[in-house]
Amino acid sequence: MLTNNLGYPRIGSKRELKKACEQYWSGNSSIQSLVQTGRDIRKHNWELQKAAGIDLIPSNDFSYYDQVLDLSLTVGAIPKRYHEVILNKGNSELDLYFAMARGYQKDGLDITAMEMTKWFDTNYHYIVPEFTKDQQFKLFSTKILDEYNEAKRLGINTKPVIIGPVSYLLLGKEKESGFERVDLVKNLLPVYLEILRKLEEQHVEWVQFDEPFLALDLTGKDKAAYAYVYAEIKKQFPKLKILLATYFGALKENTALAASLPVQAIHIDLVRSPEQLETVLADLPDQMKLSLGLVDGRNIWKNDFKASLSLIETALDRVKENRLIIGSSCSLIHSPCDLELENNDKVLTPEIKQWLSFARQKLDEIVSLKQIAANYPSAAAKLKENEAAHQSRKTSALIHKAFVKERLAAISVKDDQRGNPFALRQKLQQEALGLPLFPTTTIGSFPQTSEVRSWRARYKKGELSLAEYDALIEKETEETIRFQEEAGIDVLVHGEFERNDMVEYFGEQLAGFTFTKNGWVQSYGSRCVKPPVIYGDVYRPEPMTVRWSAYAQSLSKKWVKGMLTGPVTILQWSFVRNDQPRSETCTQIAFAIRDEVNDLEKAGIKIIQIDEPAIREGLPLRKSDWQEYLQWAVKAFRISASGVKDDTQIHTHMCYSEFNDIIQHIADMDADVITIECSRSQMELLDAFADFKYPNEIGPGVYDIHSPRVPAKEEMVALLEKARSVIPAAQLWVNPDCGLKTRHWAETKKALTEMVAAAKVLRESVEEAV
Ligand code: THG
Ligand code: ZN
Repeated sequence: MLTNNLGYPRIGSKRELKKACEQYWSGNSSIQSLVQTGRDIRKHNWELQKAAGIDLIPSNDFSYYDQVLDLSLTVGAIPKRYHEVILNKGNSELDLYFAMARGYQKDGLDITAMEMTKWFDTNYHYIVPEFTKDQQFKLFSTKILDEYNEAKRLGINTKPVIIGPVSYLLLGKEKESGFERVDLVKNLLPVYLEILRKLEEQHVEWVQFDEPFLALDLTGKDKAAYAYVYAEIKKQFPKLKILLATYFGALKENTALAASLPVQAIHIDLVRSPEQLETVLADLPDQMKLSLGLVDGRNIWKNDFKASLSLIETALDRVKENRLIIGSSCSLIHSPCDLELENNDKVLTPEIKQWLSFARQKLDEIVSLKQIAANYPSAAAKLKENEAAHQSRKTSALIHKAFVKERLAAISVKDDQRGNPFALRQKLQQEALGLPLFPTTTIGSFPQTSEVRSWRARYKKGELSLAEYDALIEKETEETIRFQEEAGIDVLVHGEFERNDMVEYFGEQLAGFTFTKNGWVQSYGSRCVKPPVIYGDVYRPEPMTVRWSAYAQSLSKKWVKGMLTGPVTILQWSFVRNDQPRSETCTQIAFAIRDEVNDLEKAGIKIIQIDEPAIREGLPLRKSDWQEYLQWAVKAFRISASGVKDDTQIHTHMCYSEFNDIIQHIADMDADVITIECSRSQMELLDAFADFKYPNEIGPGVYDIHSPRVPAKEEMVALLEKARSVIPAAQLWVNPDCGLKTRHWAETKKALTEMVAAAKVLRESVEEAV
């Protein structure tokens, strides 16, 4: 029985890589120093895995930015616009790579970055490969070979990891019409063959091909591509051991296809789908090895050894011990690095800590499972200790709250319904709020300057008292209110200076959540998030935002919008308990948010926004599972929003979403107003709403907040005209694409002033027409 890890976190347990990258980008450190940090992290990770007893240790799982971008560089899929970056003599391969990831504004060039999107249903984002009709590939970067050799020099024979050719093509995007990217597989395969030849020359034993698309819906063409690629590889490298890795779901109807591919071993995710073990075993050819993905790479709970052992035993009934491999369910990059760094009992209590396992601990779990399955002398004690931890979790008074469960059990049809349909609410809201046509607003956050962040850091360290901290936040809030009044914005926000991450902030105040000090997970590039841990029944002990919203409202005669994060987004961006369905946890959060919405209303807040940027990314990977998810997700939002009077206006906000295929469900959320990101698509995203005849009000973002560029009034007027040609004027709001937290004040002030002017132009043109 071999032990196998699919990938290890590369940010470094103290975010060393983040810091090294950002230093290099800002010009404050040399490329040598960045490269050295990369080398140190790789060495540390390999040695850690070796010491833990992992047999199949990954290499090429390291990345300075993103593993998909690494592969684009490896196979030479470099869009033409970067060719000038290559020609500039001072630039290294790494500079080209970062130019593709982040854009290039230097030497008189202004080249945009490649697009970024979500990695399956995770909170990790990858750089989308760009393909053209006559796309050529060639071995450009030798990273995979270099890292394999680097490990070998350290005495470690690793298993290089590469995204398989079919998944790589499917992850990309066609940049022109007239071809299908999967057809490029014939051009692409020779580069893979060249890599394999070079690896074989270096005596590689195992190579891991990640093909997560095998767990998704495939077309006939995709399936044919799989058969073609792996047959060709087998033909040319009959002795090479290929481990075909699937994860994030079950193979389902692709089981027979996967089992028919001529590879040495196949890896399946038994955390997401333990049921698939039986069907995969039934189809598994006689010689093929099976890698059991038992240790959850996506969550932080200690493995349940008893449950895992029962799966191993099921497998052992059918295949010999030497054909089984024990592994992580997927790469561990979605887990924080090391639980041992959580040594502050006040942040993470020992009781909860004993239930958890981060990447480093997961390595030990993989090895322990093998030892237990093989009856090592140490096994009994490990099994016992694991059982004790699970027993403690099952019975802990921290987790189960009868009144939360009773509230959910008593749920009634009225709980997710507003008093009256939108048409009537709209009238009542118009009377109550008295807003002009094309009302202007923002998405909620205003610039979080380093000064504001330093107040929070100093308060947390005890250098500022609560009163001092509050006074600073009050001053910043007041200035923001005054600016919005002067700019002539119609619906104001308080600016969210008291908040860190939009999920962390609520998690910190909700019961059933806990936090880590150092539980960072890569989100994209050097950016990380520290997801809260939902360990128990969720409820809201006290109001969370009323103090700041009420304070801001007291400063102005204009309406100040209350700002909340919605239940689905809180769920999606947290580590979620695995002892009850996600839908149940989501419903608990929904009631907690509902309590807050109701209290905001009581405090005189007439407009309340419940953000749901993550509702679309929560969609299951298989279409057949969509309905079930959308049903509970939409219901959770409605529960959170339905406790208020008809003339209280509920807003929601979504970022970077493709709405076409879920527009009915967005309409079912029944928010009075939805603001969406639209400017980068030149309002194209609005078509889904227009075609659907979306009945409620909409604020299509009129300027991109991801760039410091300040658009002129005319540009925004043009976008608004475009919006007005498909959506009735009475339904339209005017706002930026997203929150302004990452922007500077100077550009924010200019852009919002232009935006208000643009709304005025639209109002005047309507008045003239009447
Ligand atoms: N919060 C959470 N998840 C998210 C987002 C979020 N997922 C999707 C999207 N937004 C990802 N975007 C970002 C953007 C910025 C950062 C992280 C994810 C970021 N992080 C800081 C960093 O790495 O320096 C750390 C934040 C901190 O210090 O608290 O800037 O908004 N949960
Ligand atoms: Zn947004």
